[in-house]
Amino acid sequence: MKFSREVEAAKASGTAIVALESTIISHGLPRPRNLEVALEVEEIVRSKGAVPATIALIDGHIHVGLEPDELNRIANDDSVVKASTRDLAIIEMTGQSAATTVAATSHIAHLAGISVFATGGLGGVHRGHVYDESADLIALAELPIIIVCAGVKSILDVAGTLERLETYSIPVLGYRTNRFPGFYLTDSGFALEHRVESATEIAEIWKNRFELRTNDRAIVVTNPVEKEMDPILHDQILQAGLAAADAKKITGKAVTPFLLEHFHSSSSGESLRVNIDIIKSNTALATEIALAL
Ligand code: PSU
Ligand code: MN
Repeated sequence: MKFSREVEAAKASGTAIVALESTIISHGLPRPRNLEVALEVEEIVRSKGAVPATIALIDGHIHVGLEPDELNRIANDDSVVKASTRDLAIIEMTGQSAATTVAATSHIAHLAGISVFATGGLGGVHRGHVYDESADLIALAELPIIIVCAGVKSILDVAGTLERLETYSIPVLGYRTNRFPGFYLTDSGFALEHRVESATEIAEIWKNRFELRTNDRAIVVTNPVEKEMDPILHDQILQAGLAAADAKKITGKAVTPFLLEHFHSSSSGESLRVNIDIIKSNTALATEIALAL
């Protein structure tokens, strides 16, 4: 595992570190905005006094924190693959470069001793394909990490995903909301049982879990987007995207990037605007939590 200079220094001095995911850069956002957003997001962490650790594999090596040229490769190199937890050891052997999903990023962050992680939306159970369930859910059931997200991606079966989160005993907190956020939408239509008002409250829950020994799995903090996408436009694009994915027989790890790209190309920039807002706002909140811890 290689640490960036910044992360190395933060570990030595005990400075708060926030893990950031890389699949969103390589497979979630279109070029050239993807690299700009990745850099802007890292700046948000720094401006609040913490250190960003964007996680990825470069030439078969796990990197915790990327130097600017490495971030550029993840954003712009066509050979970068999407890696989940099961792929990590294989990619170390082949020497490829890879961006890590929520599952793989959480795994590496935990190995590196980082407790807080910001992403856009979690993976979950796919609509109409109940056996297509993101490895993100299983990773969250096995790793003590606080993950800040805008709910699960609205391309998914939200009800099914919430049931799975309950089965795995993964707590879901609404940050200043009683509604489960719907990624592009502020409200997915589902209620949340637990609401928190501050990063300090989240830090206290984290500490209580250590004492209770219920700290063997993730805490999901959901942070709703302020300016959501138009819900009617959202539903139209979603239905067309799901139909196109079925017609083109898109399967496996290609499904999520296909649907996100369908949104970006069909909404004339609106889904991209919301996706970027989400990542930035989640990163700011994750940084506050890391500082509170
Ligand atoms: N959130 C975003 N954009 C993304 C993703 C999340 O705003 O691209 C990625 C994450 O890496 C997540 C992955 O882990 O999508 C889920 O993919 P799958 O459904 O194949 O597990
Ligand atoms: Mn899948």
